Amino acid sequence: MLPFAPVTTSKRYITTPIYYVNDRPHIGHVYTTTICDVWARFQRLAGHDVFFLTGTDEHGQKVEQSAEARGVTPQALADENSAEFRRIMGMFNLTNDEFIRTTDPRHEQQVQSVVKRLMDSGDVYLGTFEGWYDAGQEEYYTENKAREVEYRSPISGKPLERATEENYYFKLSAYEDRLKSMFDQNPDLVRPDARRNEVLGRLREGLMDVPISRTNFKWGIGVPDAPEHVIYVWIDALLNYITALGLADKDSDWYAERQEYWPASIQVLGKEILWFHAVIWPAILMALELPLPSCIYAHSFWISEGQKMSKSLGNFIDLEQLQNYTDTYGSDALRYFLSTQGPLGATDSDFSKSQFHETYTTDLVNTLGNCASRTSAMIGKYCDGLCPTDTGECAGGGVEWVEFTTSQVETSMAAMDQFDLAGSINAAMAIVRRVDAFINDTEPFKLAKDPAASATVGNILYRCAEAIRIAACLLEATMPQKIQELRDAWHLGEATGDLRTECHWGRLEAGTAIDKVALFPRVDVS
Ligand code: ME8
Repeated sequence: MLPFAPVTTSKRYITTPIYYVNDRPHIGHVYTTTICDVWARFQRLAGHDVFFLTGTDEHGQKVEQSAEARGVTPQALADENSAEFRRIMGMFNLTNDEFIRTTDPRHEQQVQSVVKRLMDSGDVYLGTFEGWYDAGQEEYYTENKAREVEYRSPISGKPLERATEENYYFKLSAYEDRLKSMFDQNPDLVRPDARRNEVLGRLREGLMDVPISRTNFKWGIGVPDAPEHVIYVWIDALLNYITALGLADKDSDWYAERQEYWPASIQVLGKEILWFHAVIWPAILMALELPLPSCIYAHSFWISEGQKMSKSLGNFIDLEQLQNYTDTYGSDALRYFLSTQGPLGATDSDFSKSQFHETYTTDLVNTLGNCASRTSAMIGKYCDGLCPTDTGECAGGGVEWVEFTTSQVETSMAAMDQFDLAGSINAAMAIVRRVDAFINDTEPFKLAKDPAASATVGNILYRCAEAIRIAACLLEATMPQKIQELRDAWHLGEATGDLRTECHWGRLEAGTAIDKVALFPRVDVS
């Protein structure tokens, strides 16, 4: 059994799927990349050395056919659409460290050397195959699965084809026992549990060897020494996670700079492609004698206004609509919505205008924005705009702030480690809500009328500002622009790269200028 590699170093590696260039980018792509970005930023703020990878999957029959239909070369189509995906990164403030393209010669050459190595070890062999083929998905189904879907593609609805091919195969069947013990020994490898159980169920049906080459089209990476075969797009694509680190080219710059990021801390993808990632991918890694990732996380799907998104319904939330949301509410509001209301876990989430508006208004306008603006306005009015001194006495409220915030910080950090974005964010927002309640309970605005109570007012407002500062540090990965605004207005300086220490109670210095902030303007839906 290969070593399972829990994260022990300060290096963190997170990946998204690489996206097909034959589709337009939509909410799904923006979602997965955004939640990975939130995690990556959070880990960087916590002091880890993070490598965040995304990119495009550019080979395969579908790209070849679309290019032909448009009268352009597959490379031209791939260039154009890959650029469109790359544009998303800037549009949504995403901080990927690399954008890999499977047409990059550095990737292609490594894919060939991996396949050559697997041929030499006997893990890849030439054989004949007959099976049920979903031409749209470029995927074969087992007899059981084909029967279950009534011999029709669950994606396009078109009949599956009975196909025979002479192909190169990957000896997946040889890894069945090792895969089973991998699942037994690492219950957290595939998450969430419901998805892991689905994979285990399918694994019990037994594993067939998988064809890893095609001869019926040309747009792909040639099999070494057999150029009439092109490498199956899924094998080509999965390998991106290691080729981007140069793992199959030890003389490369990528290897020199990045090899230590493997094994991945977390590989994030949608539930529809879990089988490839939870079974085929680990088997390939085993064949290459590479350690396995620490976690493969399959999230569920966004649906749109209660309906599944599909090409035929034409109801994909596309970039234009997403841009409308960011224009109206700001890009951090979209990040917050995706992170807190999205389909992490085993249930789909509904992307609806009303839900978006309500989340924005309740959490960002009425809670975080209001609390920060109330606190800074009172400091402006009662403390000359300068952070008051905390002298310790504070009537009412009854909150053990140090204990409370320390425990929220730990909860928030632990949740983020588990890729529970909503849990992490909610732990921070609970601090803000507590501040709100504290203001209502202690009523500094009333106390301020009595000059004898000025120390108490200062103590209350110090606690409010300090608690908000701590919550803001925890929310910075989710809402980098807004938290930067707060940092600027409250003269908090830049993030230190040591999140836990930064969240220690009492770091906010008396005398710091606390300027007024209006972080989240109210949006009128009409
Ligand atoms: O599958 N809700 O690429 P792809 C949430 N190239 N996320 C969604 C979604 C939805 N409704 N629809 C799509 C491929 N996604 C392959 C991957 S990896 C080695 C190769 C997201 O362009 C989700 O992350 O079809 C899903 O896995 C991915 O987009 C599929 O992107």
